Amino acid sequence: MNGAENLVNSLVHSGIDVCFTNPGTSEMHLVAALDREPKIRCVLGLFEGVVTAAADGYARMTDRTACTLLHLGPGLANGLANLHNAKRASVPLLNIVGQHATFHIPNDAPLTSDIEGVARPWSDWVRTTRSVHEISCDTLEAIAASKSEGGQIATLIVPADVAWTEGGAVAHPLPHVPERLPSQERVEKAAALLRSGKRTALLMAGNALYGTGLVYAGRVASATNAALIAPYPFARLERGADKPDVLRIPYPREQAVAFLEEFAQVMLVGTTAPFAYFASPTVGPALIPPDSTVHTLAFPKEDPQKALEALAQCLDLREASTASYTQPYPPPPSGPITLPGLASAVAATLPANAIVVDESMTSGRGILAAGRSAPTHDWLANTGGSIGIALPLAVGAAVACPDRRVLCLSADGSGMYTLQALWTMAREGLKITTVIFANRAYSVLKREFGALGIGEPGPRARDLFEIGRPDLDWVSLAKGMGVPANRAHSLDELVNALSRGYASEGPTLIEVPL
Ligand SMILES: Cc1ncc(C[n+]2csc(CCOP(=O)(O)OP(=O)(O)O)c2C)c(N)n1
Repeated sequence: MNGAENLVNSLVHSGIDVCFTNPGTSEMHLVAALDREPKIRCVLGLFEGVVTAAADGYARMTDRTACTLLHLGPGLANGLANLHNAKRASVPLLNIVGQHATFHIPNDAPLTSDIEGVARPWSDWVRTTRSVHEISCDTLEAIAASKSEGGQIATLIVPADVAWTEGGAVAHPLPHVPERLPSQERVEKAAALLRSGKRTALLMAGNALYGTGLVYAGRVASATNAALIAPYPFARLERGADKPDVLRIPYPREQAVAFLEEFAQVMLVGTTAPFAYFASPTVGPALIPPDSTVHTLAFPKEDPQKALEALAQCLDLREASTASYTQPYPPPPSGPITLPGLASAVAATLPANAIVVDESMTSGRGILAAGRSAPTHDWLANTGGSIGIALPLAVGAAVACPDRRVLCLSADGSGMYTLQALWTMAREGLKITTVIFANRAYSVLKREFGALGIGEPGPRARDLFEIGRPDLDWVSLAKGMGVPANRAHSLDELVNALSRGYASEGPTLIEVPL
């Protein structure tokens, strides 16, 4: 067994069964080891930004460590923007990054760079493995690091000569480190604040927003009349007519301030107090009113689900007090395309148990709310504001959940960053229906320019916010990568195309010109 086989065996022993990758020469012994290991499915992305976001989507949907294999510093660097989003999502993610053979590094061959330096800002744990005798322990430590603190990025750098050297043995997986819990004092204070009768919001993140966490949150909300809210950049939210409604803080600063104004108390569950995405010369970035009481029930590295469970117990809430949330399903809309109409079309056609991946930006601001009355689904959003996540995030979600339909909503500007994901969708036969909102603009940037109070953009600035001339032909782009595609010019056409997409055995794409 060589170092590469040792590493791959260590992955298998830890339950890792998928590797999202774009490899190169320095990773060939790892590729050869993966070639001989049928328990790991290798998924090729044609750009590393696809690879890291696909791993993020996989981890969000499985709550298990997602694995990437990347080529040296440049390969990792290409994946960093979406690694930034994954870090902000607090997902467990292991990057394996190849390195030149140790004796070759001083030769300063063309692909040489400071890989640890590239990795560090977006990794919680970084190590270069030094020998075939350490590679298994290092791999297992990296996996353990990825699973700790509520989900972290671990980057293990593997020199080619460590990978090809014979020797070493597979170590035992490290014991699971239990999640951190909030102190009883904080739980009791939260219960006392909720009993005060003041208008309260539970601002939740992580596993408070789905599964058992959301069940406890719903129980607390219906017993105390607290509102359940989520930051604009959330990782995963379970939605649907039979789920407690969680309201999202709007993106535009003034709308976020107005939204939060009604709450005399804000309780933080696995997150910190929210601020505007950007500062401005004229208005402050705080979103929560200065006279509100802010109480942290669970800090970001603590387990939000366990915190809500403890809170429900402290409030003496039993299962019987679970409310029913049933909403009527809406009828499909028809007529010309409008933004509210788009939202209704998505909500009316969404299949049960779907996963919605959303980077629809300014065109899709009403869709999450409309989905309230759709069948149960999961919603994945952009957590770090680094655009170009939706298409590859959908790839990872579809690989993680092959029995579920994935709806990928992307604005045209954001979609162009990682459109290579379409090829992976086709290659892997993933059941993803992608909708591109083709407004031929960076619309949000026009609004941001206006909101900064620096006057009207001149022609050169306006040119930077338009992405027409030439118009992108998404139908041809998709077909060129093996994804059947068409254009919807009305809500009726969109409803039909969505229904056809959900019935398809592979990916489809719908361009909606706006
Ligand atoms: C990686 C990255 N590059 C650039 C930006 C800056 N940026 C924010 S929004 C945006 C344009 C979004 O346009 P589009 O996705 O078409 O959505 P629209 O605003 O038109 O709805 C850009 C370039 C960013 N957030 N992330």
